[in-house]
Amino acid sequence: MPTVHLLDYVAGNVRSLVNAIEKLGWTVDWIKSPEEVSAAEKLILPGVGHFGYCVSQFAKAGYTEPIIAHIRAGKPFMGICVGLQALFESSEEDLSAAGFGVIPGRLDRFGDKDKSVPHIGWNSASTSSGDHVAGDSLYGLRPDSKYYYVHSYAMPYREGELEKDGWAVATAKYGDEEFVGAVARDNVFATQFHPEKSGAAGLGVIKAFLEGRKREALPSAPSLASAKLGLTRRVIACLDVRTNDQGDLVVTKGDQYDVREKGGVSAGGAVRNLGKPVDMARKYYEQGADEVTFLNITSFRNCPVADLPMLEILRRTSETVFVPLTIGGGIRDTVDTDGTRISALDIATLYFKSGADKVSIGSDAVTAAEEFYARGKTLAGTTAIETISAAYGIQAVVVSVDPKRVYVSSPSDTAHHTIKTAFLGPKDEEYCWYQCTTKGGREGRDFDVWQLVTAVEAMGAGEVLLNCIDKDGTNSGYDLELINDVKAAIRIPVIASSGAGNPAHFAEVFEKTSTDAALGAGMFHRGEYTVRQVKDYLQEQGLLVRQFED
Ligand code: 1PR
Repeated sequence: MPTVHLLDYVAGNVRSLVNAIEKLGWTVDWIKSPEEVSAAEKLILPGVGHFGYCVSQFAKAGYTEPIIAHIRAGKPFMGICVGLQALFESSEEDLSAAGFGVIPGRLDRFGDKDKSVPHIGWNSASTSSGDHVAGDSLYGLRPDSKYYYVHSYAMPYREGELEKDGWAVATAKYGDEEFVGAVARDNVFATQFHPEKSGAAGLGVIKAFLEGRKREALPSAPSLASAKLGLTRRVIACLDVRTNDQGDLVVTKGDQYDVREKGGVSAGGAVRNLGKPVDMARKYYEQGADEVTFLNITSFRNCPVADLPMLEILRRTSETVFVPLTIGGGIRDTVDTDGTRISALDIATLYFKSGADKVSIGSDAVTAAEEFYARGKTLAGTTAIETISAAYGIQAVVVSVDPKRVYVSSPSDTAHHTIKTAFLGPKDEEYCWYQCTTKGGREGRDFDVWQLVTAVEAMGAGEVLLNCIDKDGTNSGYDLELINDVKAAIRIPVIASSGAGNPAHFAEVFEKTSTDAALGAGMFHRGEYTVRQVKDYLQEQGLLVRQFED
């Protein structure tokens, strides 16, 4: 089998890239020291996280010069994400760190006045401009395909600037900012997006690089309409996983977090079994899910950390599912069954190495946020959110919120942040606040969602997964009031969750709130609708979605 070399320096999920390369029939050889770089024919530089951290790691380990020498020797080179950023001179993310300077220019942070940052989701990498739709492709990129991006800094695109030095550029647009999505010249090719997480379209790009196909005619001509630039509406399938009473690992689904058949555990109700996690994740990928989230809802109590069943689920899923995978449940400092202390960062590392792109933190985030307030809104530096985002980047840390409504007659009845609601309480109360809960909704805290989300944003969370216990499993649509309230509080992306019962609920949440993504569970698991039906419906409503590609 032909071989491609990968640099073994990276924190984060490289398993998916290896899986993608192997699926394409190639073998990965790891470069473990600077001396080995010269032996590489084709070199891929993956990268996640912080620009300054990555380039200083290269420099410290002695990789910078050998990588530049590889490029100068005219050997094929591909950079991914921070691997693209490193080719430029510098980045606003850390102005004290020098990039390789192979391409002139400085990366800037996206403006967050009118949009969420980081930029997370599926966007273009298009060589078309204006009314001209490119009929040929750069390394398999199609103007009508979408690719998965996750980053806060980007190289702004200024027409002609890179082209005058011979670079070919594919661009994407986020809000009104156009930036470099991919860039190529001679033997160098780099993508800001993650091709290994971009489904069939992304695998096609990796394949074109491996086979050295720089420019070729597109097999079918894209239309201008389908080549529309911009971030698509992100649709996520969520799988709540736990062991059932027979000890099997199953996908389950609760009604307002009760996952047992009618009557609950006291009435002898069994845990609902809706299928096998790996098979269902694959099914949703094939239906066009933009992401798959696993929530380990019982954290597999009393199980040695190294044997966490979720690790095996991730390993197997990442072999066939090439979209981002999030894993939640049990991400906290813990003591293993043999008495060893294990940090939340160690647990997250195990998950990333097994194929996760993001970890989702629930109960521990509430505790950490309460302590943040108790300290007078100062950072501890030691929480799970802070340590994981410092090591893997903020885009790798999701906070999962499990709020429920508490009704009050007037805002003065509580110290918490209230909203006026159109859905009155049991005693016709016109106001409510959203109470944070922990332990899967079992414990209510004297702490509101507004406090939580602003605290976790300050601590370094990159995204909020916003559930709602009142809505979970009801099929009655999302809690739009909650979502609008949280969106007004923070700049990081929000995933709307709980209550989706049909495709129109997805359209409604995208039209009536500025949510960045929408998640569904029960309606998919019960087979009432497929992800593809949701996306087709969104498209019919004029909302931009990623088309499924085989
Ligand atoms: O506290 O860090 O160990 O994380 C535990 C994680 O498990 C949290 O993310 C928490 O939300 C989740 N969880 C715990 N118990 C339950 C339960 O259902 N008993 N599930 C649970 C949460 C809610 C959603 C669901 C949406 C959409 N599941 O993720 O998928 O509400 O459902 P729908 O579309 O069917 O309405 P930690």
